[in-house]
Amino acid sequence: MPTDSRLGAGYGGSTSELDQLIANLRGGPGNDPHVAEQVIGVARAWQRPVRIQVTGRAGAGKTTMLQALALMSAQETAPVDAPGQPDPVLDADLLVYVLASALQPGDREALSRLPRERTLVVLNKADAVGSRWADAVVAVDQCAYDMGVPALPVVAELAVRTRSGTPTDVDLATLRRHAGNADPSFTLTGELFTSGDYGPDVAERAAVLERWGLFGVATALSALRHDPDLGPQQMRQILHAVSGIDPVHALLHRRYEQAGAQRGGEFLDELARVAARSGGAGAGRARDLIEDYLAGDEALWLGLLSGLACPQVVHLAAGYPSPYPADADDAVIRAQRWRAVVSSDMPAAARRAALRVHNGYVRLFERMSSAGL
Ligand SMILES: Nc1nc2c(ncn2[C@@H]2O[C@H](COP(=O)(O)OP(=O)(O)OP(=O)(O)O)[C@@H](O)[C@H]2O)c(=O)[nH]1
Ligand SMILES: [Mg+2]
Repeated sequence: MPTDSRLGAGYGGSTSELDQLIANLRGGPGNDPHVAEQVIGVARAWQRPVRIQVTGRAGAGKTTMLQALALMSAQETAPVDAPGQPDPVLDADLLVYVLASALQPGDREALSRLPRERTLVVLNKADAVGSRWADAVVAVDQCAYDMGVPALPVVAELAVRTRSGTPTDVDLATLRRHAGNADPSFTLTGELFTSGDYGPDVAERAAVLERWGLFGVATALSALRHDPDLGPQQMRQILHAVSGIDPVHALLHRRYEQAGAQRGGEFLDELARVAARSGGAGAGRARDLIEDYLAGDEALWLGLLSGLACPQVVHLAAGYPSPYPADADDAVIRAQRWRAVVSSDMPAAARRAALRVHNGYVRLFERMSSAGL
């Protein structure tokens, strides 16, 4: 039984049950090459990488966000709500909608048309919202509430800087010299920060500003006020944490896994359709072969993962350290719980997902108890 939740991602050349099915459809007794081709097509659609689009209005920070995320399968779209231009087609598996500091009417309009379970909002340029980080958090919470999608604050520009560099000892020495400056207007603008009024090291301050940006400089100065001995790596970690990019990465990663798992469920549905179409008078064994596959360990595991990823029941599995049960006892307890969901009054899609999870845990229980695990 595979334990890897990304089962299928590496399919191709491995001896999975799906490979076996395709081989049997192609060449075994009662073979049906035509059905084999259909199954291969369905498998390819399933294994295509999860696509991510980074979108938002002109100048929101899409390119910067893309650089900060450094994800291979992410693409920037044309700007949303651009005068005289059609809106981009937003059809990726996951959508990252970048807001520049605040929700504009055009953003509301665009967001209201996007599928909620596939969309997340990042409020970029959080450094330009109000006067404190708490102001950005309030703005983000309001946006999440209004639009019904998760939203996170981020300073993508700073995340790009900490991704590609670490403050040097020279940077820190320059900043340390000014950490005691109590003038609140010192880091209000770049011009003030590099003003000759604050000492002769204008060129050094300009260099630090160029490397870390105004928000990075202001953050580093307040960190040094608390601990003047902070070293380059510690400072990099502080700036990185403050950029807010890690929670975006974590949420995106969870959504990515979820989208992959849901695709697994669609793959099983498609296979069931191919099987249904390949029956009838004069048909070969294709239908039986596919049905055997669908009743096998691999398909049941895929079904379990897709059921757990179903948006209507995903919260019920929030306590699981892993989709894979610890042992046979754990498997049977999980199977019973999901059985209760199947017979509950939840919507049909939720009950169907629960049935897949239930069936998967029943199979795992059988395997784990018979193997004496
Ligand atoms: N203050 C601040 N500025 C940022 C941040 N992220 C990006 N910017 C700036 O915003 C401007 C636009 O950023 P881009 O990443 O080019 O925005 P975009 O959405 O790709 O723009 P278009 O492709 O032209 O629509 C640039 O000047 C960035 O330096 C941020 O977190 N804070
Ligand atoms: Mg751009």
